[in-house]
Amino acid sequence: LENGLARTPPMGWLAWERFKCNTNCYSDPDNCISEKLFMKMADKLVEEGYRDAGYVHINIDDCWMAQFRDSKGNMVPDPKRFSRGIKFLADYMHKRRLKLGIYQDFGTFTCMGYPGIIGHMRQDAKAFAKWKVDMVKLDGCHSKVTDLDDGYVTMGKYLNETNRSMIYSCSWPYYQLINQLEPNYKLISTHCNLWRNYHDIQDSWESISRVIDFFGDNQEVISLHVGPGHWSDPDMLMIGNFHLTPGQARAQMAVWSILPAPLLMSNDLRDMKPVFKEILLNAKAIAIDQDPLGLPGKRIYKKNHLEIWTRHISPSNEGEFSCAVLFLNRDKYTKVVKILLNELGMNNKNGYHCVSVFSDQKYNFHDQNDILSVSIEPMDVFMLNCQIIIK
Ligand code: A2G
Repeated sequence: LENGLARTPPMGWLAWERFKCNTNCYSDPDNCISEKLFMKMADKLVEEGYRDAGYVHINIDDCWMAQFRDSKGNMVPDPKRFSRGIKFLADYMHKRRLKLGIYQDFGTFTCMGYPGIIGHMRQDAKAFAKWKVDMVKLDGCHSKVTDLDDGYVTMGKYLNETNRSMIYSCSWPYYQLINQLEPNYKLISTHCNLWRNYHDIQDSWESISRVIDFFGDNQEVISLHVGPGHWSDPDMLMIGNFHLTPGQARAQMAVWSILPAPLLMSNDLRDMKPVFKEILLNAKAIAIDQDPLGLPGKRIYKKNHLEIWTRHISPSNEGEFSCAVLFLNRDKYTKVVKILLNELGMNNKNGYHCVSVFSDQKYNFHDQNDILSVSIEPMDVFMLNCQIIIK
């Protein structure tokens, strides 16, 4: 969507995977979906350096509403859990140079059974604008799948009519795919800044692995439509939760950065192990993700639990690009790879200066016939940012 927003993939924090639909503030006051949780996470984004690394969005997901609309049909934030309303939270974020995102559903109900948008599209778009929201995720539970193409376009029009800049995140293709309909990605990327096209991510390597395979296996279709303003969203970063090893966490960070994908963490920022915090704050990975050219990465090799991904990044010169290169070893053993630069699509005559993303190693290459020789630890990644040498 060309609305001037999301020129690079949005970065921030999203409540869903870690905090789900926990509405029990009576027995779990610190972890329930409430204004307190979002304020606390916002404070952490600022205090712990996440905001300054680029993580500026803080997004509410399902379960923020009361069970019913008011007598005029307006959405009502849960009066106990969001007693000061959504505008208050948006102001809280803006004072801290953060942005607030919110959730609705193109259906009669949200996935968790709260009031959906059907019958209230223009009214809800206006409410989001009035509340000064910065991003709207529109889910697709309890909807008629044949209505999605029209419905998501119409909601986009209503958001646009408000004149407030709001990133529009659509679950549109996901609900088509699970109903065996082929998404029209051209249409979707024209009307949405982000779209979900695969199952909800879980805090496990198996789940992340399936997402990576889906994006690799379908890259010919998906990557055509990825670029500044319109991104495919493989779902949240699980880094900092319970079930990933540091190697698996690096793998998620690396694949999301090379795709490139939104970096929306869903974790508990009050309780982060330093190793995971360091991965999330890795400036070299973030720079690849946020490369201004916004070109899609590609999986160029997959065999025996080893895969290689590459992506053109800036700067470029006379048709030659700098490159991000990722080796992902999903095996139980260390892999040693020797490969000619031109087999990675790196053909710059004057060579490259490369830095390793997850260590301080540096590599210099003089031309495209140089050999890159690396060893990748079991269930880990090796990633390089290779800048072209311009003479
Ligand atoms: O509803 C759906 O499952 C969403 N999935 C998930 O992200 C979360 O928002 C959940 C809340 O009930 C998609 O949007 C594909």
